[in-house]
Amino acid sequence: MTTVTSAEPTPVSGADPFSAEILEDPLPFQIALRAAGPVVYLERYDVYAMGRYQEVHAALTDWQTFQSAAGVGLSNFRKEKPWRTPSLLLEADPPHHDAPRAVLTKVLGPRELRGLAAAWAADAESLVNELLSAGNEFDAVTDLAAAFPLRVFPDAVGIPQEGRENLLPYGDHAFNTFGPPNELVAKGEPRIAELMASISGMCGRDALTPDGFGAQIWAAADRGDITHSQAPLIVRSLLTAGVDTTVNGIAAVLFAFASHPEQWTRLRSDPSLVRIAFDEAVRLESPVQTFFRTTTRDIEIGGTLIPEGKKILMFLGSANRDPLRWENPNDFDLTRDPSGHVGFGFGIHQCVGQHVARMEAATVLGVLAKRVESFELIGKTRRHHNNTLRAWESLPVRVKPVS
Ligand code: 8QM
Repeated sequence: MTTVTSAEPTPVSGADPFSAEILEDPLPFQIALRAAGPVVYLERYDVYAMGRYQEVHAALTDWQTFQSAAGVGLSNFRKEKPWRTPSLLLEADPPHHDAPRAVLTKVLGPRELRGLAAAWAADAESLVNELLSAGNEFDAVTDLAAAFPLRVFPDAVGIPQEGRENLLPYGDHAFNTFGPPNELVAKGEPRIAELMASISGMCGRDALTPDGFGAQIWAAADRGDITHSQAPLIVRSLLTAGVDTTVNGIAAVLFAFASHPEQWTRLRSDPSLVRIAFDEAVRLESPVQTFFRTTTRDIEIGGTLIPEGKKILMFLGSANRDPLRWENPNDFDLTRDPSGHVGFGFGIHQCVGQHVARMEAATVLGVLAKRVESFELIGKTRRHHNNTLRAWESLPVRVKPVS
C-alpha cells in the first residue's frame, strides 16, 4: 500500500472531452487540463486524465504500471465484454504482445518498405496528374489525403478489391469505440456485424495476394514466429490501424501547409524536409488524440493517488502542445525538431506502422512539392468528429500548379 498525503486535492473537471464541442476544437480544453495539474479527475467518466508532456511520456514508457491489456478505451476488458476480439498488439502487453509485435516490426520495417517506394511514387504522380488535369480546385481530404492511402495501402497489404469501401467506415467505428458509448458509437452500431464480417473476410490466407504484408504475416506463422490462429488478427490490426490514421495524418500536413504558405515555400526549396514536415504535423494535429491505460497498482503522480484498476486518459494531442516541452507549441515550424512527440505513442506500443505512414506522406508531399507552387484554402473547412481521431471531413483547396 502506498500512503499519500496530498498537499493539494486532485483537480476535478466536469468537462466531457468526447462532447461535440470539445471534439470540434479540443485546444481550450487541453489548455485547461494542462493548467489544472499533472493529473485531473474527470468526474463524468470516473477516470483520470493526463495532459502534460512529461507525465504522458513517462506513463507511456511504464507499461508495467499503465497496462494496455485491460483495453485502451474507456471500457475495461476485465469487466465488460469487448465488441470485437481484442487486438493482439494494441490491447495486449508483454509477454503476449511481443511475438506479434516482432512480426509486424519486420514486415513494416524500412527495409521491407524500400521495395514499394518506386510504385508509390508513380501512384502519387498519377493521382496528382488526375487532380491537376481536372482543374485547380479539389478537396484535399477526399481527393488526396484519403485517395492516396486507399490507392496504395490495401494493395500493399494484399486484400481483395471487394469490400475496400468498408475500410474507412470500419476504422471510424473502431476509433469511436475507444471512447464512451455516446452518439458517435451509436451511429456505427447498425453496421458493425456487416463491417466486421467484411474486414475479417479479408484477413484469411486465401483472401490475400501472395506478396503483400498480409501474406508475410501468414508466412511468419508458417515459420512458427506466431501461431496460425494469430495471423488473421494481426492482419486485421493493419486494416484497423493503418487507414484512418494515415488519411488524417496526410490531411493534417496538407492543412498545415495550406494555412502556412511560407512553410510550403521552404519545403519546395528543400524537399528533404518532407519527413520533418509530416512529423511536425503529426505533433501539431495528433491524428490519434487520446488513448487510455489502466493502472496495475496504486500509483502516486504529482500528489494524486491513482488506485489500481483505474482508467487514465492519455491526452497525446495535449502533450504534443505542452508549452513546458515545446517552444511556441502551436506553430507549424519546419525548423523545429519534432522528434520525441507522442503522436505515434511512445514505448513498447509506439506505432509499428510509422514507417509506412511516413513513407505515404513523404511520397505525396514529394510529388506535390514538384508540381504545386502554392495552395490555399477556399471555402469552409469541416472537421469530422470521432472519439479518438482528430479528423477532417473536408478541406477545399485551390492550387497553383508549377508552370
Ligand atoms: C491505433 O487493432 C489494432 O491492432 C489497432 C487499432 C488501432 C490502433 C492501433 C492498433 C493507434 C492507431
